[in-house]
Amino acid sequence: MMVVDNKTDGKIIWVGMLMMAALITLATSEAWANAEPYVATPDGDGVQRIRLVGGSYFFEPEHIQVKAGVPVELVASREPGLAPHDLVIQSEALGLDIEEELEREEKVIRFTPQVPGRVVFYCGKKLWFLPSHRNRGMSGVLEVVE
Ligand SMILES: [Cu+2]
Repeated sequence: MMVVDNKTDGKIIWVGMLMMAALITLATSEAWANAEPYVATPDGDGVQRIRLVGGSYFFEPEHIQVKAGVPVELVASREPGLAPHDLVIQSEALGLDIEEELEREEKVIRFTPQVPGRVVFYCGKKLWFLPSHRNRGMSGVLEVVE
């Protein structure tokens, strides 16, 4: 009997943890939805250059707006600290498949979005059973406009 009870308790705890993870996702995934967009303006050379910093657990800016058909350079880095962070921007519709480790030193990520649309970018890091960085709020939105 004791063994069966323990198994049941274990299941309940597991389900509880999953539900908590889901709640954390719901609470944080829309954080950027109300953020004022950082509107990129092309530099003299016609490139939309945006400084993007990742940290525990945020991106700044978290809402980026760029123009379609104009080259983009994300000048990306991470805040000081032990936690590793990366940047994932994947959208078949926008033709983006970016997965870059973020370092203290700035890294230039180049692409030219061809069509309008939007994609959620995020950090793909996750430590053991802890909620992923994305679920802790480390995400943002890249909006491509005409
Ligand atoms: Cu991260």
